[in-house]
Amino acid sequence: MVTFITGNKHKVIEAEDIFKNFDINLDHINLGYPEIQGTLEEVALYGAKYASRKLNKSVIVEDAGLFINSLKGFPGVYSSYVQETISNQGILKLMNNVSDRNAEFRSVIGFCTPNSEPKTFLGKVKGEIAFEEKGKLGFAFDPLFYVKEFDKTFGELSTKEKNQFSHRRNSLEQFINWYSTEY
Ligand code: ITT
Repeated sequence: MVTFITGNKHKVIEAEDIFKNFDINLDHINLGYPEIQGTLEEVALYGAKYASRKLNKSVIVEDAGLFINSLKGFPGVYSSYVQETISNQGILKLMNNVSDRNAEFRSVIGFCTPNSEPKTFLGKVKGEIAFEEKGKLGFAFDPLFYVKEFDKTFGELSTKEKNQFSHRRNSLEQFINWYSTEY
């Protein structure tokens, strides 16, 4: 049994859909953990260790972010704050008249047991910042994140479609592959 520590219900829905294809039981607790200032990896390492000790359980946490090339990786580790403040319309303003629309979602899973040191697993997906928000599915930056292969934004993809190749799918799949050989 692995417990996913997150306050984001959309992440839980996506993770449950990914885990159901594997023989690992996933539980969910909205514990809240101190989010230190740092890289996605540092945040995930700290959070996973903290939660595993606090709950005496094997846990995963996830720290994710949207990295926009022309903005030198912004909002990156500040993605939550940017989402809560200037939001998608603010990003679109920053991208006004910017021709390089390349961006990347990154997801870092931190895993820790009560008696071990934490480990991380990085997943990425490349896309482009759309010129306007599109779609009502997904959450947060999804309506902005355009994927050429589908000619759709993440906001226009169902959970199943997004889960075929998203940053979260990639990081969780790496975790699951590793976990299945270790435990
Ligand atoms: P936690 O409780 O798991 O920390 P959170 O929503 O704070 O949940 P993050 O710090 O990992 O999650 O995410 C940083 C920001 O990026 C936050 O505003 C998220 O909503 C957003 N985000 C993360 N994954 C996303 C995805 O798959 N699609 C769109 N936006 C995403």
